[in-house]
Amino acid sequence: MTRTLLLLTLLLCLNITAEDGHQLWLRAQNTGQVTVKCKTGSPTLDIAAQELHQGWQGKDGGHIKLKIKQDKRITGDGFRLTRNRIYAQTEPGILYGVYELLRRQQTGAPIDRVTQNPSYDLRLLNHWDNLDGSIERGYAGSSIFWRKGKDAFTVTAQDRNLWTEYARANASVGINGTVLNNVNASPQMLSPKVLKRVQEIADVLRPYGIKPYLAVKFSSPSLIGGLKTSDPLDPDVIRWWQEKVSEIYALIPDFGGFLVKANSEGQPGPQDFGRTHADGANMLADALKPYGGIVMWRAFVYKPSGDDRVKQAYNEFVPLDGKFRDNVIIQSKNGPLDFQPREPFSPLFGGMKETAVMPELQITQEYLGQNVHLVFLAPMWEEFFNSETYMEGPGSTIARYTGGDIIPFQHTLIAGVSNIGSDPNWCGHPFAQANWYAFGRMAWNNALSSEQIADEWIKLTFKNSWGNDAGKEIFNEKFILPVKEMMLKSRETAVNYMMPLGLHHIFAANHHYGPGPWWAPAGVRKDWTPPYYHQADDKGIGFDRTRTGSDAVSLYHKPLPSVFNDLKTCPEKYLLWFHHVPWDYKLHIGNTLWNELCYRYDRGVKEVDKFQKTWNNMGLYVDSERFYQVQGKLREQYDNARIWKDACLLYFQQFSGMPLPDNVEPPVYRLNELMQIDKK
Ligand code: BDP
Repeated sequence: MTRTLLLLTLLLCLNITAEDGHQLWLRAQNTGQVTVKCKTGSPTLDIAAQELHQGWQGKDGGHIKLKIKQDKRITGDGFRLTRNRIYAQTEPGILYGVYELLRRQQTGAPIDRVTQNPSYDLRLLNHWDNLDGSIERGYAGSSIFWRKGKDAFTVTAQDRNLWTEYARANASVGINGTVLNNVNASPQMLSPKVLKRVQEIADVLRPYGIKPYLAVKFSSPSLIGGLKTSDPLDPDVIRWWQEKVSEIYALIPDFGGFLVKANSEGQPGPQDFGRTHADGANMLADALKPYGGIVMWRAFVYKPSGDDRVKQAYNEFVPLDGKFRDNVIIQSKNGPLDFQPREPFSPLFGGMKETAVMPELQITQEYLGQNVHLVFLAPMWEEFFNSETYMEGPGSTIARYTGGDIIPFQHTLIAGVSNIGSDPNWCGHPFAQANWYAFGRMAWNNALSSEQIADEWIKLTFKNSWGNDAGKEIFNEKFILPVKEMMLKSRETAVNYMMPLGLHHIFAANHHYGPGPWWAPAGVRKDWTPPYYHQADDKGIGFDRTRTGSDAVSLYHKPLPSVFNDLKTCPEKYLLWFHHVPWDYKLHIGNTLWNELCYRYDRGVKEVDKFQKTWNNMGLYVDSERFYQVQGKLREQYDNARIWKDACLLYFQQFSGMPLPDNVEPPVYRLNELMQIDKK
């Protein structure tokens, strides 16, 4: 026998399968038998029963009754759960109840009398997947929906398997919709052969309660429909969309609707024809209305030579408030700029009073270290949900506004830009799975704490193989607690080594990975270059958005304009977002701005060093595959963090002319070396 063969036989005998992370947080095997009673049958209820059999963690001989019934305490796809009963008003509601029960069993949470109702009716992933299989800002392989080549439109058993696993993972955290393609949409998305494949995908997703949606290109009528124009008020254009919509619903009766990026970053839109965003959105909304479909119209708009970029979406959309049909929802990124490590919330939240606004969060870590850095995003989203809009005084948080508690919007929605691809572990980084999980959990309940989510995710993802109670305690103390602490700190750490104190968008080039505060090649739009955002000069640093600057502060409800406007009351985390601050300005803690900037960058690097040390102790508690993978990635993150720190401090030092404080680790790189990399 050759050595390889011997090894293979050995492995087979030992029944060892390599841990590739593919099972996500869904790895529980039943520990006993359960009897499931359910009067009605359907594909969704069958899945619910099957999940109970497969994952049951109770003692042998459990009984569970599943029942659809009306209950005043339940809304939408909510459910009630007791030790032996789950009831809901809808079939997906039952399924969510089952996943909640199993999650509670596995994580040791109490089970009796739980009632849950979702924060948002529609909880969507947005895939930025292209028809050729590539993914814009995707860091985990290629699309699981699209590919190029001869068999691009053949649906294989493998496709169906993967889509089923995908649907199951989403349903387990309450996601009930998915936009299958990039917002920079190809017009071919609406061609018959693509729609046929959408139908095939829809058929797989349906039993899991997930509806498909498509991103559409506004100029499709002229690009693929043979029309001379795509003017939304043109009768032929209106008819073209009506017919297209009817063609879609004939294939997919539960199709969700359209997502549109219009007049943004070169994408076509109604303004190309002298029309408004409302004209464009309403035309599509009218075509979808008879079928119950919706339009998610993105607010991510800004012009190359306009006003301060962070004001533009507000100025564009607030005058149109109330002019949109009730099946149009404005989809806004959480911050007013662009998914930066930290931004204040977009003033459209609380700014629109008659038109529903839905948050778009970015799960894929475009600006947060991609598939290399360990950054748990739940704390960032928690900060966003808890932000006070003051729309109706204190307590008017984003969570309440977007959830329809302040204004009863007809539709409440939330979307997350997906981080999923064809990589065996779906997300590229083992810990990036936690961001997919967290998005679903927060879309279901936007009041959940990051702490709870991290706790659940760790317990579900890294199984304790230590058996008895003593083992459990050791596992908790030595693994769960330190890993959780690392996760919960990780976002603030990334902010520290990348863009502390309100700095934003200082990446080199369009890859959005490494630092480039200097990056401003001739011919590139000013608002795509870091100097536009940091405004460093020999007096200080930061973008002046005060009343005497761009006046972005005034887009918020009182008292925020004066809070943000005053250097003394502006939260330090947003300081350089709203102010151009002198280098020697004394901050609350007594440090000058320059020194504090140095301390923050330095702290960021030291914290990643600590993460490495924490993880190095985890070899005993996790499989070796994920242990080494995470260890390698943390090493790279540490190197990257040092590059960030040195690049930013050495570059800004040219303006401040001040020395690094004594207790800050001196740079290991030279600025001119780093400026050559322009990448990582
Ligand atoms: C930017 C991304 C770009 C997206 C754009 C968007 O860099 O790839 O197309 O957002 O959201 O952050 O439309």
